[in-house]
Amino acid sequence: TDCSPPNAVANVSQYACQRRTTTENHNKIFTDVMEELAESSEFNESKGPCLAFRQAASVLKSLPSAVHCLEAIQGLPCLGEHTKAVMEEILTFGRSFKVEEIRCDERYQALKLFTSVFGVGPKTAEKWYRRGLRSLKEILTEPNIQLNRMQRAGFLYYSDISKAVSKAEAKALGCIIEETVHWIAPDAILALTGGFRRGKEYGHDVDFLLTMPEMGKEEGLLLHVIDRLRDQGILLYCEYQGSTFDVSKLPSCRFEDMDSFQKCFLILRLEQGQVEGERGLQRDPGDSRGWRAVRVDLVAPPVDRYAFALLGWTGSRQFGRDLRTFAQKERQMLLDNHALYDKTKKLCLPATTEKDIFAHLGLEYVEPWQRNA
Ligand code: DCP
Ligand code: MG
Repeated sequence: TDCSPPNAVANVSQYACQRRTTTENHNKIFTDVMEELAESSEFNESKGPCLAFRQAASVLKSLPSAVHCLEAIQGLPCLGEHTKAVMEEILTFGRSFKVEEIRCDERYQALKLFTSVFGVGPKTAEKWYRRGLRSLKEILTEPNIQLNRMQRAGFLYYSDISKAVSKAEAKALGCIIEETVHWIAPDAILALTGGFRRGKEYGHDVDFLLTMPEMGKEEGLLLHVIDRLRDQGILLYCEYQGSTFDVSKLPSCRFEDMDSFQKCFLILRLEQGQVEGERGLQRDPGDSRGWRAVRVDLVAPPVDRYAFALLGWTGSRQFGRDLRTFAQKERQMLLDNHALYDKTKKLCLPATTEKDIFAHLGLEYVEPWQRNA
């Protein structure tokens, strides 16, 4: 194999927002392991190592070809000694003993299982683990466990929503949401965001952004949409959060925080007959009910915040994280899902499109399908 570093290597930026990362990952054997290591570090609240593994995985995802030897990664940013040791193990033995050890770890297994339930975060998972609980069945049969509404829905629809959503299913849901939204407000603006906007084939949910061309008109829209979905009999679960958006509190630099727009986390019923390619198909006899539950997120920012919300909700998480870090470290600007603030000029920079935001940051525009960092 050719071990000479590809020419492009010297030019790989440490920031994901200066790299183009499609869904085509030539280094999955490394990045899967690193993402598992990152997740395990996250469970141990080791923020530094977690971020380091995520960044390393992200850099490898952006490479135009597979890495066959350690020499080929010389000069690449974000690859520390730890990461290189893991890569060397994979290159030599075809596997990582470190990750295999973690996969066998009882605590890792339990936390991964518990956090796979909608509504269960690392804190709750840890609490259950400490109480000696190890399986979902044990959680459900333990008399002293109080599940909240979201978690009850998470368990109720567990087998459906832990199954990946396909692009065809996302498309079918897009049609339903579009019809519903436009029936209520014909001039509403609706966009698919999240992984499906980045061109992913599968996702854990389907994310949408909606707004109205006239400021303030978006306010009642989301509740109307929810009512209409309920009337159609397809609303299985809804957690609505009103807006806490406050222009006077801009800008913010709470990086990992949820944004404050009006939003809802839904579980919708999708009829298999509505999914392209599944129409008239002979269903698996064990799966004869003909519908599945799907997780859907709807976010409704005011129109003057739309570009920022679109950029944030399109992700990927790593791409967004590096955009914010780049803004702060290289431009003395603060970016979040609501605004871009120039600390030098002491003002918020307006944007109506994502291109405006990249331009303000002095970055080349990166298409959504190139943001799979
Ligand atoms: N996001 C955000 N603010 C939040 C939650 C998410 O800005 N409070 C961003 C980061 C994600 C994107 O929105 O990239 C969508 O969130 P998802 O968790 O749905 O992630 P993806 O759609 O990228 O992946 P998946 O295929 O797992 O759904
Ligand atoms: Mg998503």
